[in-house]
Amino acid sequence: MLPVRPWEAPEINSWRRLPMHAVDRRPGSLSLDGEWRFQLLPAPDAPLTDSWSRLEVPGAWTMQDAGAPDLPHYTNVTMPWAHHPPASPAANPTGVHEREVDIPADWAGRRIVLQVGAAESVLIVEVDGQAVGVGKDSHLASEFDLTEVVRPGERSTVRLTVVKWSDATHIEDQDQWWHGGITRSVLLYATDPLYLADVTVRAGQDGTLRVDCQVRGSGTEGPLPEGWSISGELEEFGDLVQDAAYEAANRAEERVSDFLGEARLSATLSGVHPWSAETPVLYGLTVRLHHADGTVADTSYHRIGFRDIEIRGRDLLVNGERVYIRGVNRHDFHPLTGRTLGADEIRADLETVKRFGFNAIRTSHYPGDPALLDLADELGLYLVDEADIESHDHAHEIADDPRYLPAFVDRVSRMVLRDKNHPSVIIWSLGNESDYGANHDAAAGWLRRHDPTRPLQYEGAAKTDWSATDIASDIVCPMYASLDEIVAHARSGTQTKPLILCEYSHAMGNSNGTLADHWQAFESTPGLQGGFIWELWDHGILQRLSDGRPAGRAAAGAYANGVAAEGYRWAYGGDFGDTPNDGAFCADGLLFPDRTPKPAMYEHRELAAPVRLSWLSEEDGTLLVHNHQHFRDLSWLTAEWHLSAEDAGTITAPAALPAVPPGGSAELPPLQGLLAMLPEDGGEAWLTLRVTTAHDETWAPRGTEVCTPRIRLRERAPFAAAPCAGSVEVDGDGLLVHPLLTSPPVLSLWRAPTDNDLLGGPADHWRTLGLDTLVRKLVSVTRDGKQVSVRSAYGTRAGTVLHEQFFTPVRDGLLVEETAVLPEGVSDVARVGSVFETVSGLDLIEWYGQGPWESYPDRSAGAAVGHHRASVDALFTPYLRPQESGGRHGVRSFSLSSSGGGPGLTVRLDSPRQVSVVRHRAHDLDTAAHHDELTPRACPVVHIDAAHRGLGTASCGPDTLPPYLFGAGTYRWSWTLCRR
Ligand code: IPT
Repeated sequence: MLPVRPWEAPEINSWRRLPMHAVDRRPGSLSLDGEWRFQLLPAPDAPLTDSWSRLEVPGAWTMQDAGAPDLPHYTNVTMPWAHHPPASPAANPTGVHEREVDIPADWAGRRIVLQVGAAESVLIVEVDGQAVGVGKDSHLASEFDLTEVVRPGERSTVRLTVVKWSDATHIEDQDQWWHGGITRSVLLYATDPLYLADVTVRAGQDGTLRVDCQVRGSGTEGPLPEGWSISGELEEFGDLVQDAAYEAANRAEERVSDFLGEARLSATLSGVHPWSAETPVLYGLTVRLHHADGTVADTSYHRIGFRDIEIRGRDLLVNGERVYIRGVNRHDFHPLTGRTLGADEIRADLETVKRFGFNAIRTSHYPGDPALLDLADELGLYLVDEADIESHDHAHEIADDPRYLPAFVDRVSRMVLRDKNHPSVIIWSLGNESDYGANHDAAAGWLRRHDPTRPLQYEGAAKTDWSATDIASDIVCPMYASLDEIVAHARSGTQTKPLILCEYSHAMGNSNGTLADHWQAFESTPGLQGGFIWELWDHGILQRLSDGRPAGRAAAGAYANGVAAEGYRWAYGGDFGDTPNDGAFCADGLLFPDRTPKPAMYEHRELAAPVRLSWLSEEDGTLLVHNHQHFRDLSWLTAEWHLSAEDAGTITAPAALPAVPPGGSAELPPLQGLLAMLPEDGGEAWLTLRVTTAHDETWAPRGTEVCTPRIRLRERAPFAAAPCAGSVEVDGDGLLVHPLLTSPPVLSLWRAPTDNDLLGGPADHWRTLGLDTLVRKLVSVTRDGKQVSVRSAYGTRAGTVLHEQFFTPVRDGLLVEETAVLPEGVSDVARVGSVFETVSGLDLIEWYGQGPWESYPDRSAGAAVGHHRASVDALFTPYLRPQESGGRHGVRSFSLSSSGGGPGLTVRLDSPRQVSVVRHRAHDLDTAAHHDELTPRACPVVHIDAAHRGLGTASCGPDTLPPYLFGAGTYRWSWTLCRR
């Protein structure tokens, strides 16, 4: 009989669920994915009705039209309802999924198992009206033995009832959308009654291999089957034989249960290629269980990697090497399905992760789909595999609540039992944001005993004392600690373990400022080894504007380049009428919901560059190339020089990468020939090495750009613009009148607040000062020959900002020299610069400066100096909640022109400046909550900034660093505006 009301019982994690294991899927399994009958009940004890709809399985009902009125709901820490653990609300959407299944006739005499990939949060299984089992743990599979329930050759009705809210919801309080339903595949498989119950592989880089098999027998009463045995076969190495001594010691003496014993295959192999994220060499291992007569009863296939993980002192070592962890946090997310992803989609996502220089993923905050683990092994990614435990809102009470003790151990142990054979898993995590209590220590105890080969981490334990050694964390894994704090710890002399940030650099909106400063510190401070950026996705759900519902799979393709098509938008918290909610806090990823990389991805890619350049001798023009990898030489890469001078275009030439061992450096062949091509009067010049893949990699085709290290060859000549005949016109208000401008240059001290500005405080500060509503007052207009000088004053609540503009005619245009004086009190401003609007039709931009990606003062390592060209529309980055975007750092000059011909303009700047050209005023962006509320202006809005505040990461974590902040003082900047 089913346990009574299991959704109210934290002590019950499962009923009749089979133990978790790492045995591979059996061939001939029967997929039950597809359309099921479905009805949504208002509560688990509500009566079934006659009204069924159809629902796609796997698929959350909250994301499908058949799903009736239960829609996605987003909260971060706050539970979506007020009940305290272990209670949940009486109004509790419950999805009943039903379908018929024809049990194959040739499964007669076999053991038949049902596997439900993932269901949130309580799964109740019935077959032909008979109770079969119960499972919790929303991101791991539940398996149930159906051998005694179904009849081969006959049809059965499978009913999967999924209760959305339960005691378990309190420990699945992750920062993501709440959904309900079955989110991973459902299948049936059959085995021989004699079967492999589990396979545990340990494979070291020295070639030692140990494969432990647990054998069970089902359906057979009476004496033990005599004489079963195991054998193995390893790709490239051949047969593996059973370790006779081990078998004898472990074979069960008499049959007291279905446990028949354990057996081991062991070998020491010479010449194995070790596995690492850079060299993900896998070997196919087949394990066979034989009947006494030698026939094969069961088989399990594994792709294994030989590698060692070790903590030595305060270093985490992979195969003896201290590797940097260039990580990102990844949820299961898809804008059309909520959380359900096919293996192909996961592969595409992981390929993107690899192409942008990441080597690690934390499976925040629950174990990923089995395909994720297989792909991480194959493509080469280190995993922090995290258990499905986050009790954020009620963390303290749950951490020590004995009613939740079984759940903690169950969730951690099930993850480990499933994933232990994956070389990609280098660290286990006990979960996220759940305080620290006895329940964690219990889970850690189980884990350490069961798998002594990997370290475990838990931020909640580590934060109690970074130096403590007797806690449930072998790694100091803080979230959002400041650079100062972590550097101080590493230098304190009290550090006892590696420091790897489990979350840092919150990617909400226009963010990830100071990433380069972080990597500078990681790479120069012993004891710091990297971290995991928060996070990979913007969790924007594609929403139909017509009825406000999730668009679902039917709308595949209703987006491009990060933008939802007309009639749709990217929904965030509150957009489905969900309350309480945490708004756009779920839009905090490096990728748009449609997987389009945000500019911060390019910043990361460059900071992870495997190839770097430095001068050996600037005088002789000799360069050193450095290999920043741990295990690979440079032979998988090819390169090309791009020599670019401000006044002389770009020259490309083939580059030869010398053979440089991992961690090594080598002198590059002399570049005189190339440098001789640089014209004397070409102005500032840069040399960029465009490094691409030389061959197809598993994660990128040949020719994929990997990094673009660069070096400055020649400084810029001082800015000069000779006055000439002509005149400058200003109106009665002292505003420039120019045929190419529809709005004259005025002072700007404000930007449309980024998410970091809003949540971190500066946006409020600017509003308090009145910087968003600056009013200009003309003070004077003075003419001195051809030069016009205009003085204006802008009142703020902390005093008046004086602004002066000198306009001087120069050849083909005019020179604008500006000064702004910010009084004491006008501190920490967004920008000091000019803003103007051009005539319509100027839709193309060319610039010399950093690019092509969007860049800001504290996020500009990814953008190389060179000549760039784009459409004005392409400059804008459509962050989910509109905000300051589209900027380019280090711009020396730019031209705007019209694709339809006609006059354009060229602006040359006195120094490298922050520039943006977009079709929205700051106020347009500030007042819109989504992009469908914005109408691009015909006349581009141009900002030229003498100073621009860094982006930081203050929506969750540290603000930008002092060098990227500025306030009171005198600012001077000059530029020429000429006809093109
Ligand atoms: C931290 C969480 O672990 C993560 O799930 C996410 O919420 C992230 O922050 C912010 O987006 S917890 C935070 C309250 C420090």
